[in-house]
Amino acid sequence: MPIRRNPSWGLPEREVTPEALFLNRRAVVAGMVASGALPAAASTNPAKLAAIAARRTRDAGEPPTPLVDVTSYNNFYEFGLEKGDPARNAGSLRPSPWTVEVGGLVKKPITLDVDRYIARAPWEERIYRFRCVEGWSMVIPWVGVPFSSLVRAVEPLGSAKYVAFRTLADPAQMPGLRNPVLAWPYREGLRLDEAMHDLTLLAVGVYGRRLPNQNGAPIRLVVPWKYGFKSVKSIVAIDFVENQPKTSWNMAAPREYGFYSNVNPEVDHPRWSQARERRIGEFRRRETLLFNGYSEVAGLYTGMDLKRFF
Ligand SMILES: Nc1nc2c(c(=O)[nH]1)N[C@H]1C(S)=C(S)[C@@H](COP(=O)(O)O)O[C@H]1N2
Ligand SMILES: [Mo]
Repeated sequence: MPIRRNPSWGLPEREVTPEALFLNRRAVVAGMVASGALPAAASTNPAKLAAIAARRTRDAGEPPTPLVDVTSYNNFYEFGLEKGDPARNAGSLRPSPWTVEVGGLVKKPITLDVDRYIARAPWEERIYRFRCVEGWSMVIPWVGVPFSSLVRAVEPLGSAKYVAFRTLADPAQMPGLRNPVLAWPYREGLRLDEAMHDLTLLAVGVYGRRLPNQNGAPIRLVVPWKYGFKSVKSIVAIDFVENQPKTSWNMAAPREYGFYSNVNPEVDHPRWSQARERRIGEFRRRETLLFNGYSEVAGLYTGMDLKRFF
């Protein structure tokens, strides 16, 4: 599959849509559901989810992790702490209708109606490596747009230096909020230049379909050169701010989870090494790569001591 670094939206559909791939995937998903291989809550009814046509603009060059793993081995503490809890419990999340308040230090704050946005935006499929801080990794075909397109639409003021993200925190939909393991709502943040990097993806789908609830429906962030917890799910607010925002994991354990959290095999977690990782589906561990292999982001950190700013 060709990688289009500069997608041209004017190309005829047949040249750019990996149609066979989508049809094939649809059949695979349907087959999995029929055979009971997909957990019941893995997007309770995949048949009801509209397929999202997207042009592939980026390919990790490695086989994607099977859909069943992507949708059943998750971290989403609002639905429990075990890897299977989000798939089991996230059926209570109502991802539609959904709005995201985008504001703070911007000229044009907006309220994003996510269903309308999904119907409209020029979606891309991007296959990214995804590395969790706990030592496992996957290869995931996301559907999204560069987050920078949203940033441009709201026109940040010169004083905006960071972007703060917040997940929904509704106890009626999220049983895990009863557990005070994190400061709710789940909060994350990026420096504005990190948020503007072309790799930073605002995702609404996976495997050509809308995000299953357990993967952060209806809209989430994906920051592939950082540990998984930076990729905040089920976003309801995006704020442009002057000072480095507080983040839930940093507040919970500041020595273990820094603001930057770039994937770095040379900076160990205080309780374990980060030099290797287990790709879900493989037995032997792989070596972890600096910035998860996305070396094009190195320029964001020129002159910074990555051990200090971990
Ligand atoms: N709101 C929210 N976002 C979250 C989390 C969470 O617990 N709550 N977990 C994070 C962590 S630790 C990881 S590894 C990824 C997992 O994303 P996935 O389940 O889609 O693979 O989501 C991140 N985003
Ligand atoms: Mo994670």
